[in-house]
Amino acid sequence: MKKLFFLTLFFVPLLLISNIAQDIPTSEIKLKVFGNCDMCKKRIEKAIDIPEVKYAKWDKHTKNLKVIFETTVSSDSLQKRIASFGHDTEKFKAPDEVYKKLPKCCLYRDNPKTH
Ligand SMILES: [Cu+2]
Repeated sequence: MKKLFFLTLFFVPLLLISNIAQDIPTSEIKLKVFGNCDMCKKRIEKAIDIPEVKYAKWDKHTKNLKVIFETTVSSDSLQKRIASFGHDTEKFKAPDEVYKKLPKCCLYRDNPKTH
């Protein structure tokens, strides 16, 4: 009986915490992110691989990025992250020095190819 009591003591707060986590409202957006290839796709999706982002898929043909994220972060802050990894978004331009360091096939400004 004592064991059960301690188990409850341990698991109830855990359940409460996970419930709170699920209550954060999410937002779904689609935005343009510039890039060329599958390497770009990995880089873009990795740039916003943070706990607040629940879903991220970029399409190299349409350049559309679909994101589902908790509203504790904003679309702007996500776009800034992506830009800081070298990819221009609708609203933010990647710094030139980061862009220049991308692999050749990823240089979407000079050589927009999808392969
Ligand atoms: Cu690429």
